[in-house]
Amino acid sequence: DNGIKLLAIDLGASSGRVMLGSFADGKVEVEEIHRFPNGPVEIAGQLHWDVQQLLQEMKQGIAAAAGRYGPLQSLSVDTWGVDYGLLDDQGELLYAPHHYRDQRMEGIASVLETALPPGEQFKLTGNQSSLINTVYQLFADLQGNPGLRGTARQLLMMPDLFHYMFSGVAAAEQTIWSTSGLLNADSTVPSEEVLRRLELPAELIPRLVPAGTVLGELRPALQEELGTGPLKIIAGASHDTASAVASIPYDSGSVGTGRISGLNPPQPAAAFISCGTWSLVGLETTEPVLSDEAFACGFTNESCFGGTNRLLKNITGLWLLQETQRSWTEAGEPLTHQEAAELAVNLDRSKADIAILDPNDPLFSTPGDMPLRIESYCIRTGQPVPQTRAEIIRSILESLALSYAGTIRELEAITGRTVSCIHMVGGGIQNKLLCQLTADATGKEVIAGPVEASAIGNIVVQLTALGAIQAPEARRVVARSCTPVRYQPAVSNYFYPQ
Ligand code: ADP
Ligand code: LRH
Repeated sequence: DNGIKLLAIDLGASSGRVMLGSFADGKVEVEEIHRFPNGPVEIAGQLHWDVQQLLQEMKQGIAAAAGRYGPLQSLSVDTWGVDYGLLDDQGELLYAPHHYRDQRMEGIASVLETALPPGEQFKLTGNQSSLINTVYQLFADLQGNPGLRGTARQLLMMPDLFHYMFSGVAAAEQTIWSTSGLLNADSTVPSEEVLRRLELPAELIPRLVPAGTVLGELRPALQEELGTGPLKIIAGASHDTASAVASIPYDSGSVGTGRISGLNPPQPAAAFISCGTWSLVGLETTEPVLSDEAFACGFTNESCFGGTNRLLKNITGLWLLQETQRSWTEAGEPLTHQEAAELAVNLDRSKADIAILDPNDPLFSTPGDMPLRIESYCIRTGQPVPQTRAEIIRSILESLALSYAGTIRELEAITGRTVSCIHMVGGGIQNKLLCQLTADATGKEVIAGPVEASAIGNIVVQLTALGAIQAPEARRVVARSCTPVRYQPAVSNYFYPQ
């Protein structure tokens, strides 16, 4: 198992990175080769992703890694969920893929939901209905542009699309498709019922493959252009959240998966919060959880590497802070992530105006002047309007922590299990205050790390596909390679005053 070098490309909604993974002596080391910004681009009133630019940035990172480290064994891309590109019969991308925050779904949601109500979507697919889901987007595309039925031949989710561009092989990787609202709840096949009721063309969906499938090789022209030599293209756990969760180094004491769900009494479980642009709060179970209660509380089921299930809620996460910072940057007063975090830490909480926001309020879901929206939310809900930048940031962080705590309580009620501790992963855990507030609000220990969870999960899944490790070993490799930071809940704090 000595000396494997490979590339994990992790594309988040706010930034992308090309990471070199080196595996030796049972441990992985990760080096950031190239990082680049990502975000919505408006074209003629609609929001898209700039895939050309993303491809260019990825190529730059691949070439840099090959130049520095010589032959690499493989490459895999993971991305945010739900978005896709459509290919024509020549295999050409028809247009730049839409961004899930585009608003074209609003006009068609009621039509779709008349044909297939949210409760039925949940029972059939395990997915909570949401306007951002692939199924809503595709339905909107076909309604808005019926000609697509004639021209679109294949629907490739974002990681599938990049794997196709790199290898020429089109496949539908299960974890990313499990966010689509188009598969059966077990995520192994398309839901014929959903396709039939919404009159969606089944032929658009390529063959489904499990996470950890070698698709082919980097196209020879790209090998030459980028100076890589032969390089395997692997469909890993290509949904970034699936990769992030694959990297969680659960303690053996805090059973992470639901393999124990048949036991009575149920054993404690470790929950996770994947903290980036979104906050994904959930726990792993053996089977999809399709109860009325899970539906009513807004949970969704997605598929994990190795075929287990993730019961989780999508909470509008640090997007609130990202958009707030963007507004300040536009006003000529930028703040780095670190400066923003420090402002909130140094605030005198006893004299501050803190408002509690519902992060998932639709008001916050689209790009815009976030400080102004927070102000109108506070007026609407009769709360003091945070005045200073420190108060605004602190309000966002406390609101996130409280919404995590509410979600953890719901998870306990729905699964009948006690959450023993919470693993937080992703870029957002660099905000130490957010981790501490989460421990305080939940009353549970928070185990934070790794920060680059998606990239590390991406790497260990590739190692299994290459046969360098066995799947059950993946988390042990991560545990050996990273040291998490622990946060204990405060005995007494303002979330639960004595
Ligand atoms: P995504 O994958 O969705 O693009 P990331 O996992 O990269 O998101 O997390 C991005 C978030 O991490 C940012 O919105 C920011 O709030 C937070 N963050 C990044 N760097 C820092 C830092 N140095 N200190 C505090 N927070 C940070
Ligand atoms: C997080 C994420 C999340 C959702 C959203 C669209 O990056 O993948 O799990 O699917 O993006």
